[in-house]
Amino acid sequence: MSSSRSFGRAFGAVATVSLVAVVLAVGASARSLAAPNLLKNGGADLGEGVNDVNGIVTSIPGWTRSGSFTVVKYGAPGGFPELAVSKKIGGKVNFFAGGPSNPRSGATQVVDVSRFKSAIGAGKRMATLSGLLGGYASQEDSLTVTATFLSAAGKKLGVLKIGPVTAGQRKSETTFLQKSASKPVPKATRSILVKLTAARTSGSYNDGYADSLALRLAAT
Ligand SMILES: [Ca+2]
Repeated sequence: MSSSRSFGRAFGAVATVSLVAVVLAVGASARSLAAPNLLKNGGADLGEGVNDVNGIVTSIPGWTRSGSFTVVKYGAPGGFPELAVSKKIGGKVNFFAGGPSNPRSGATQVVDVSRFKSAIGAGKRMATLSGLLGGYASQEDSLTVTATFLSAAGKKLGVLKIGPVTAGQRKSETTFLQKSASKPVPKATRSILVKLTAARTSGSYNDGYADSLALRLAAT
């Protein structure tokens, strides 16, 4: 696999943006980042990671796995994202992967947000789902993340989604791109179901990748 990876990030012409807009954008960003990440083990680094293309971890702390969904070490042989990629994106040791010999796998985590019910009920919380989503070379295997807002009775009230990232968006490099989506938390929300789905389109290994996943509820 190619060793030259670039985690490109296109910065627009900031100079053309008014100072007021810049200040507002920085303020909004700072508020969002100040809210804690409600996901446990969103970076796949709390448990073990396998070091080969056949491995499946026995469990993933914080997550309920389906199929052969697994956690892999950066730099594992077989063409996985390299240590240099991790260094560029802040991926640390491990990342999530769809796993060996399966077309579709995933993991779920339920986040209890009932302690925020007063603010949520007043319409004063904005949810942001974010993470690094990746894949392998020119293959279109991908990973999507959804966050479904649920009422106390389990009724679906709305969904946030990030991904899939296409091979074209990755410039056919084995790397990750930062994605995020935000929307107001529906007022009756008491929990949020976060679901990772890795989908294979070619090859044997399911190369839908993710890392550094976060779900934050910011005050509005
Ligand atoms: Ca990680």
